[in-house]
Amino acid sequence: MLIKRHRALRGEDIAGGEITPEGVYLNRRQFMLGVAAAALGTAGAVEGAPAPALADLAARKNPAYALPEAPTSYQSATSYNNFYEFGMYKEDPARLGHMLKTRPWSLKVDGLVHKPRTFDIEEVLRLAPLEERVYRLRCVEAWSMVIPWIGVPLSALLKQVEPTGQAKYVEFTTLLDPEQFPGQRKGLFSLGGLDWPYTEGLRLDEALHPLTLLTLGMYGKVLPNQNGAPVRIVVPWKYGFKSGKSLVRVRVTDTQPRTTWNVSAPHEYGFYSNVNPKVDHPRWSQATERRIGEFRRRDTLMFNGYADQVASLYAGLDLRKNY
Ligand SMILES: Nc1nc2c(c(=O)[nH]1)N[C@H]1C(S)=C(S)[C@@H](COP(=O)(O)O)O[C@H]1N2
Ligand SMILES: [Mo]
Repeated sequence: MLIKRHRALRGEDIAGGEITPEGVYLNRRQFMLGVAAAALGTAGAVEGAPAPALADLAARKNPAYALPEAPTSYQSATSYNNFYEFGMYKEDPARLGHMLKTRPWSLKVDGLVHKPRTFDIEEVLRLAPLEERVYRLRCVEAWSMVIPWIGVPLSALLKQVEPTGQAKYVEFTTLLDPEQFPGQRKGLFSLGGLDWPYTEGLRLDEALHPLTLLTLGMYGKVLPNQNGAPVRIVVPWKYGFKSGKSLVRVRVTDTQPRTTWNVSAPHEYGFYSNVNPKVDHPRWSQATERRIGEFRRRDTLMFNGYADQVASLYAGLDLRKNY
């Protein structure tokens, strides 16, 4: 395990265009701390503990969001994750996800709205009929998955609070709690060097777009903790990091929200982060991707294959400048 991590961190896989963590700019000191934390056995988790049985979540399959590609295996989608609150390695979220308590849970929706409100998670589950939608997920690290999500359009939540005439953006905030998220602890565990809580943002028109899904489940079940239980966002035409997990707050604003990855590396991660095969990351190409479970590389599609639905949102915008 240590050997494997060591190699990935040295960047030997990066030439192949994968296993290129967003946090690979870590300095040597942080890297050595990572080795120390791994050797200590992060937070005393039990390796190989059986995955908890998750409750079924009934949803109507929405045929408008089917894909020709086969879904990624449940095993891969729940064991190869980016969720830096649990640690910076792909296997950390599955291993440490049990530390997050997802009930009770509430989601505060406030800011420039007429009816600010805190929703209990059970109310979020009843906002609108749950739909299953199969979406591509394209990570900025040049890998991708196909996942059958369960959720409701984010617009169903925003409609409830009635954004005011000043509303222009929506900010999403993940839970801040170092007790439950070892990756948020100071010292050994704060290796990613991110400033917590994780925040992301969308323009209001992006947030209201029918593709933007307030997500509560996947593969017929409630979300596993490593995938962002109990509620996350999924924005399929943007790089995966725009899809914040384990949300506690949705805030409507008139200024562009600060976003975690943009703050940590502004020249690498912009506000828009639309999937775009023609605009490379400064350290690697975005032209192709590896679908998890496959060996061949696929061409990355403009807006991750959702151009027909979202390209008009960006008419007249220079997508090279607004990366
Ligand atoms: N709070 C939070 N949300 C997050 C992340 C994170 O580290 N913390 N990682 C992002 C990244 S980089 C990706 S690719 C997706 C991965 O989602 P998945 O594990 O469900 O596939 O979650 C995104 N949401
Ligand atoms: Mo990602």
